[in-house]
Amino acid sequence: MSPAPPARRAFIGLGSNLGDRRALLQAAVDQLGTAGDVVAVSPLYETEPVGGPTGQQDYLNLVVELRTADSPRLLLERCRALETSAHRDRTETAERWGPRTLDADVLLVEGEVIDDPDLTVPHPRMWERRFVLAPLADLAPDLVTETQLAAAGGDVVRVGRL
Ligand code: GSY
Repeated sequence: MSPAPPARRAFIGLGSNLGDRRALLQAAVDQLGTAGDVVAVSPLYETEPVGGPTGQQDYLNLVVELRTADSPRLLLERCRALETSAHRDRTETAERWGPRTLDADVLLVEGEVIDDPDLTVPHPRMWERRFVLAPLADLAPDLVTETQLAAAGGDVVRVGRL
């Protein structure tokens, strides 16, 4: 029998710009917490929408740190479950990059690299996005350099905590 995989750091990015953004993020963090592997939640950031139609509401974003043996694919399933709970519209009519009640992304799982059609880990666009790097740097300053943070795009403002 193969040994259980070791628990390692994993980071989930959460964002909302439709509906009661704070309540949606709180519900997602609470739902993630039911598995017992959440170790930290970053400060909350109000962030300029990246991509999508003009006139969208600003996002609230944060990052959650897990210590988990879950595979990246299992973490993707957990993210999809959070979006389903938030009634995220994933139908064909939903606009790509458009406003959403909840976006949950697997950002990074220490020691794992995945390049599948439906799952790329580390997240392929995270290094371009200040709305990801700023809260990630709060939790894991060893993973994000000042240069990377400065080179990323999009205005972000820290607005406290959930
Ligand atoms: O990729 C996550 C959804 N999303 C976001 C987001 O979470 N924050 C900001 N600021 N812009 C975004 N554009 C998209 S799409």
